[in-house]
Amino acid sequence: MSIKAEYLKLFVNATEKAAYGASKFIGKNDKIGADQAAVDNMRNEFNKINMDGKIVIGEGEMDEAPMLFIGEEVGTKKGQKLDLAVDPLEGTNFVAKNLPNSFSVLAASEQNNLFFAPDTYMEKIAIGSNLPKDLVDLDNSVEKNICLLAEAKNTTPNKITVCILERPRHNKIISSLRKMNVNLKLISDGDVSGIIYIVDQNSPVDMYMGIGGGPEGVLAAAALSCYGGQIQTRLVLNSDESIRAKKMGIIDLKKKYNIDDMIKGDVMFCATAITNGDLADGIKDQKEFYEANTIALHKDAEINTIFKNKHKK
Ligand code: VTB
Repeated sequence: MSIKAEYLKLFVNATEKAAYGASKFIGKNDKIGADQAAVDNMRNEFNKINMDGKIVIGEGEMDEAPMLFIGEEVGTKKGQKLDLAVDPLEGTNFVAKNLPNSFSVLAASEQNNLFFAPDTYMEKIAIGSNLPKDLVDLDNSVEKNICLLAEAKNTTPNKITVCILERPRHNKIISSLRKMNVNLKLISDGDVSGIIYIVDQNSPVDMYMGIGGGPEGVLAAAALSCYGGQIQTRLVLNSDESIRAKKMGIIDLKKKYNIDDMIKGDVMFCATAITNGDLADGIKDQKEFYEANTIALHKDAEINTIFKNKHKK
């Protein structure tokens, strides 16, 4: 079965309201206030939707997050049974400092079709569509993955662009990429959009690699699965997190997850830009209206569009 088409515009509305809430905090150096406003608005919209929804990736576990916590039930309980992964404010630093590329993001699937990733780090490697299945692998060397991708794209490593979070933990990868003369797009935060660059027509990025958040990995995988892209991931767990992951039902802690392990069946994905970004324009706050731009994807309906909506304040 597919997700009923009418949910897409309701979910777009939820990320747009969340983005608007956060937009009032742009440049105000108040990450907590911005996140809270986004969470409150998203939850408020969810609870108007005729769905039997459950948060499977959210702001944290019940005892650490007052709202949109993992396991929280949302919606009127009257409609389809859906699982939701949410990141009401992806890029808190960007909003706090008025920098580009903050988004309000969600993904929806039918029940039990999204990977319940714990809130830990995750290794990721992702590439775009129309490439041989399982072309790259986390266990290959950086050099091998770049050569495989260059060959599949009928080009050379110096023409490949890789996006990666600029972090000391990636120094070794970055130096290997530099040695191969690969083009780098270093990002300070926001690896959901970092991964979407791969499938964005206007972006030169060919591959994403490195360690970022697990929940963000699932959101990015949802988007990629609508575009036919590929991602492989593996959780990065310390000893406490390993215990938590086991409690969540993860048996093989070192398992490599491919996109079909992370996202099953139909999926919807919405990302509304808060500050202006490479992928979409941010919230435009006018006197009586505000305008929002949302990347809206629905896998089964093959919808891949940017909604431009005006909302009355
Ligand atoms: C990651 C990344 C996110 O925060 O979670 C990052 O996936 C935090 O990484 O997109 P560090 O602990 O190294 O700072 C984001 O960049 C933004 O939420």
